[in-house]
Amino acid sequence: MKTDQSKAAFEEAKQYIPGGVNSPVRAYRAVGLTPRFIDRASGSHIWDIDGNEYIDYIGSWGPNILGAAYEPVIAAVRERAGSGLTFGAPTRQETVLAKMIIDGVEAIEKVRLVNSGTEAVMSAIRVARGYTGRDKIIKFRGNYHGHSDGLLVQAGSGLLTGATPDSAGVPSDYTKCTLLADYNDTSSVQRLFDANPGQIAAVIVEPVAANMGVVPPKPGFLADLRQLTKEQGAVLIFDEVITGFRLAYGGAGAYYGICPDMVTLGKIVGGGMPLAAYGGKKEIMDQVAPEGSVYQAGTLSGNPIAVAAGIATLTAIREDLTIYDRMEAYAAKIEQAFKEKGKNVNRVGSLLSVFMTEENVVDERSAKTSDTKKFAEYFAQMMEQGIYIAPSQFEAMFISGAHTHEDLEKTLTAISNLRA
Ligand code: HOZ
Repeated sequence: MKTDQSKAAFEEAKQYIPGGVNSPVRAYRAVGLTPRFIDRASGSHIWDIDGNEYIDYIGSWGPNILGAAYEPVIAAVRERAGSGLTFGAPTRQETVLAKMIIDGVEAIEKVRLVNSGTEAVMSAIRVARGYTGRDKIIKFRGNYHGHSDGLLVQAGSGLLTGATPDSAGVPSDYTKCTLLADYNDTSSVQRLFDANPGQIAAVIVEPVAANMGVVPPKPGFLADLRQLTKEQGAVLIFDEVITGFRLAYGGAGAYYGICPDMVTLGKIVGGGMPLAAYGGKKEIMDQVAPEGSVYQAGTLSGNPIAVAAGIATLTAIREDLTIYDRMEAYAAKIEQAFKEKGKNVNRVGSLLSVFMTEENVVDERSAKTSDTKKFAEYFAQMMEQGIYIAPSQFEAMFISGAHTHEDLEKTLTAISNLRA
């Protein structure tokens, strides 16, 4: 496979952009290869600038649930763009998207649109603190909630494979209010509540962890969190930036039948444009300015083009909810093929990860027993066969509604060809 053009583009980019990329995992450091610079994508396929074609199982890290360049979404963006790219003023379409989100996600009675998952989570936590009048929050080891200061006490994804566990540049004072529990271990949460009575504003969790590889919640874990937070008067926040509109139209909350107090959304809700959202119960969301005293604002919040892409995407999903069954069936076949090859796989719906460890992966500790060198070898073999997957052990494989029977056959063949 030729990668000369990507190599040259990467060398040039490195002179002007830190590490040559605008988000660390894209630099392929964890797999020791040249990152593919992308030319275009369509449906379930993506092409790099050397002309190599791949079956795309990253899907821009989640947004492309309908496949890339889905025509009704592109048409909506084109049409809206002609009327102006940004106004910094309200539009009726923002209310349309807000209603669609509220209709779909049980926990959300009011919603604010922002630009990124990081911003959504950062804002939701501020609101939870304003609402409860408490400062401390609990997050889980190996869960990733974006790169805001208070949440980089323990990060997943790129930082799991990096040399330092935390980010430089984060003052220790900023993380003092962030307490760490173990994913899938309710007792670790209980201990933190016991040690900090009346001080915990919120528990934030990825209902399905997908930034240490895919790690499902154990039966009862989310229900326990629901009960504990209720008892303690703390806000339960589901970070559904990845799982929202992916596991079900109502996200992981609907998938597992648990209703948190707040939800953060990103990726799919913006249909491939920079849009994210946070929402929850009315009485909580009414803390947000100008209604309440928790400040949060943004020039590009509710951007008309992003809103148009979000509406078109959610409309398409709503019109054909069989997408969830189709994605699940497809993902199950891939899971099965990996298992037949002796691989350790975690899967929830259309999200899956292959772990290079013998251990059952249930939390960050077990995820970290993975052999990342073996992962790099596996990654290279998949890419050589035209299967485009995330260049890190600690990311997910995303199945979309655009993947075809032919894609599946090719992928199953690629899996069966894997050398040990
Ligand atoms: N937070 C994303 C990975 N879990 C970043 C992906 C990207 O580089 O776009």
